[in-house]
Amino acid sequence: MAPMKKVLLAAFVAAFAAFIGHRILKMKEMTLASREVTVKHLKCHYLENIEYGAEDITILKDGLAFLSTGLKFSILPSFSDDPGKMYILDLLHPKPTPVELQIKGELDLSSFNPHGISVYTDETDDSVYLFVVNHPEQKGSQVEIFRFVEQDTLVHLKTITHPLLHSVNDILAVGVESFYATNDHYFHTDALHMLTVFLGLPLCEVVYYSPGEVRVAANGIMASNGINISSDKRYIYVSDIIDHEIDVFERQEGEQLVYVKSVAVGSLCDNIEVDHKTGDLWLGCHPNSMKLSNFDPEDPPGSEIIKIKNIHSEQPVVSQEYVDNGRVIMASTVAAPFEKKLLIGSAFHKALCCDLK
Ligand SMILES: [Ca+2]
Ligand SMILES: [Ca+2]
Ligand SMILES: [Ca+2]
Repeated sequence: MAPMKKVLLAAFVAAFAAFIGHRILKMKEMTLASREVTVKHLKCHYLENIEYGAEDITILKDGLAFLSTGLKFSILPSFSDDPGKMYILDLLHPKPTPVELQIKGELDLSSFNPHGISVYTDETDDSVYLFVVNHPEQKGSQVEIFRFVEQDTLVHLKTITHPLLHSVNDILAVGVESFYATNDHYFHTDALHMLTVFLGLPLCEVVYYSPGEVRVAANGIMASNGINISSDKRYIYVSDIIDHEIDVFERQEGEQLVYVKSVAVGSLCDNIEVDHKTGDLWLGCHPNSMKLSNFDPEDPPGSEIIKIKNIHSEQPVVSQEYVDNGRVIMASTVAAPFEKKLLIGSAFHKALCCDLK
């Protein structure tokens, strides 16, 4: 080889090695791979009947909580072969206990694999619709719309599939048949997805769905996970989980989303719940996602609950409200407040009911 070619090849190899080294460092930062947590507990007890995860929880204004349980998801451990189930729990009851919701209609319950959820209350007749992300056979994603009837029954109304709804993590219902959905992958295959994460490409999207129109409503997100709405319905919040921030969008006429800002949270935050009264955001987060993907019961993934107060002000207040090293609860994904109570759910472990001071 000519000397010049050798020099060029050596320079290329050095630059490539430096680039790979830089990306490996970035991956360590992204996953918070060396982070250990200091425990900060609340007074909590385990919820009965929830042993295999309650990935998402949402609470109506009257204290009725819905829980999606038993998620099976490629990169996460799962300790039960049973299909997923939906539960309901009444926080006004002196001893709130989750009760399995009976599902009526055409849905195949043997492959039900519920993930993110959202409720929509039709103010014209107070009917309650529950929207559930479903990954039957762990392949792709679809959205199930149910109507909540009586005390313990969901009637399945509709299954929605669309090419833009390919890797849905969470949804936000904004009408009886319309919603926003987050895709946590851009590419469908795990290998290409890992490559985009490794390269730090912000390719993920938020999709708006209504019977008349389906489109990308927001993009430029590294990995969009939880989504929710402000109490006044004016703003939408999206967790960019591997970028450790919550993105705020203003909802404009015709369901157009305009990016406002991002708030850093210092953790890998999953689902978002909004306190009906205060408007505070409550986030279920993963303090170290390397412990989650390399699951080891001897060194379990921890849990971290973060609250954001005054998110629309110049100086939002981001605070740690609960932290565990995985000995009480592993892999928290959601924290849902109701008055002085807080429900904490996990991707594959138990769920807690805690007292807030
Ligand atoms: Ca949700
Ligand atoms: Ca971001
Ligand atoms: Ca989620």
